[in-house]
Amino acid sequence: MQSSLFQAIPTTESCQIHDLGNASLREYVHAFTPAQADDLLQNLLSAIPWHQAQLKIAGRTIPVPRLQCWMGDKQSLYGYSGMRLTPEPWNAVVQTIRTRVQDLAGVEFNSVLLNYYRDGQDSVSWHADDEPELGTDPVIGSVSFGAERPFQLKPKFNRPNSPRSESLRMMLHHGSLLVMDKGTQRYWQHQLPKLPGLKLPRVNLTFRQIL
Ligand SMILES: O=C(O)CCC(=O)C(=O)O
Ligand SMILES: [Mn+2]
Repeated sequence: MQSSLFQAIPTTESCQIHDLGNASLREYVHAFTPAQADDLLQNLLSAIPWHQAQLKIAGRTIPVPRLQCWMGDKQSLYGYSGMRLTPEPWNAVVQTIRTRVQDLAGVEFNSVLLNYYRDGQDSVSWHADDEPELGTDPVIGSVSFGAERPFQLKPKFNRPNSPRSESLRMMLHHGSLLVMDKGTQRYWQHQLPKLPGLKLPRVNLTFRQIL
């Protein structure tokens, strides 16, 4: 399932680059120490105003399988799957995380989508973060706290002669940062599948720049 295209190239002690050919990922497994990550997870679980969004599909209303919070600068209005989101003002803890993410990623972010996966039944299905308000080829900084979960990527376009199995699966660790660099939203989709049997929570923050 994994081809040599996806072999992780160690660069520094703390960053691995995953070369996807037309895109790349930077993985900072230890962006936060285990003690910091434990504190931040507890703080986010209790301090964030988590919201249950609903999706309308074929006339039915279905709860999104995770809780969410959209946070950022006042003007960072965002929408997807027919939902319009007005940002919550920055929370002090999320600001601390943002500073660390910007330092590592070398990119500024004015907003963040927080996802709370209560257990293995919560998930996010195949998509790319390619809404027009993010620009043509956004860089996204994705931070994970809590339960380790597999994250999958697959090409958006089925190129002639390229096997559909040309996809990547990686574990997202407690306290890690995954920078999805240019090309990732343009040419790839990603998902966090359900993990039956998992009882532990996970919080993810995807930092974005709304133009
Ligand atoms: O939870 C994750 O790791 C991914 C979340 C995600 O893709 C998103 O919020 O757009
Ligand atoms: Mn996404």
